[in-house]
Amino acid sequence: MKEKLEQLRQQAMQALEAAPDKKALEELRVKVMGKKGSLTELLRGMGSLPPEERPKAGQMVNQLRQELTERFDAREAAMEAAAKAERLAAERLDVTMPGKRRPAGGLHPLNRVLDELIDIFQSMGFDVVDGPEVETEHYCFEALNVPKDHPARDMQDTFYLGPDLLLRTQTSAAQIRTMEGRTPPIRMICPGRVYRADEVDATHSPVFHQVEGLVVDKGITMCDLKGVLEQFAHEIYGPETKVRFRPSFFPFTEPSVEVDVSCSECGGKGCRICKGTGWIEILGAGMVHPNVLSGCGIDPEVYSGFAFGIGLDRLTTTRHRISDIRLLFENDRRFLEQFAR
Ligand code: 2U9
Repeated sequence: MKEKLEQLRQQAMQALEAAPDKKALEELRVKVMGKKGSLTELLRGMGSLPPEERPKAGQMVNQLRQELTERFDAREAAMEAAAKAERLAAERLDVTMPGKRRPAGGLHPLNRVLDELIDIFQSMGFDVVDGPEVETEHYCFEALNVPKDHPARDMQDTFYLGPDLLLRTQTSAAQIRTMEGRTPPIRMICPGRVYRADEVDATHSPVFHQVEGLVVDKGITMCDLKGVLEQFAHEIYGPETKVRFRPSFFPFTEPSVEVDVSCSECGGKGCRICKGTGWIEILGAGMVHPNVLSGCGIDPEVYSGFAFGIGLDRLTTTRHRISDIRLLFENDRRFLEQFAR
């Protein structure tokens, strides 16, 4: 019995030292000390010993069990410590290394010009309002005095998402919504993305940006329109800039005008930028049509208003001498980084 135990002890110790990992060690532990393991088998074999030898043999088996348990535990702890040391070495960080500098982002040129516009109009008391880009025909057309079959609908060749659901062609849709929920005085601008089924080229994009404005109060006249828009043009292009108003037509305003500024490139002499005219068109405007006011529950006999629409993309390209509107949508960092402060 003693020899058998000694033999088992030596075999187990050798195998235990040779076990390459925790899995092998655990398998060995089961093989030696488990219910069907060799040590348990030896214990069972004690029945064949003479009774007087059994207590001694039992004591020896228990001693070996205890010794082996301690060795297994120690070996397992050593394996865990080695694995942890290896992991820590692999994850070691040199906190004294210089950091990686993240390039600072910058505002998109459209947002830069928009912020400038918002500043100018807010300083004149305008609120900034927002609205949905998916609209109904009512808010996009009917409420703006563009009834079904009106030719102005064709000109905008709109993206329809359903029989009465479309991508808005102008931000005035949001202004109608705001007007319905407010009583005058109203002074607001509505910047945002709009959509028209235009072919893409250097000056057209099916997605573009507008900043539309609206003022409604008692006694608003064309003088207010001229004053506000002249002030705006001088703030954007400088106080020496000349501003002119030309008659035009929009279904939602009457009378309607288009507003030009003297070309900042050639000072009005005529150049490539202004196509030789000396003038650059910057916006359209007019007195809000009585049908638009009454459609929103505002009595046109009591109130009047003016509205204007600025194409933000065109304003941005002319201000920053950007030759192609597509550059504003391509997210080419070589282009955008020129504007990062
Ligand atoms: C309401 C009523 C009327 C907004 C206006 C224009 C004239 C205009 C163009 C500018 C460049 C569209 O993006 S563009 O192509 N817009 O010329 N927009 S008056 O009139 C309104 C707005 C809101 C309730």
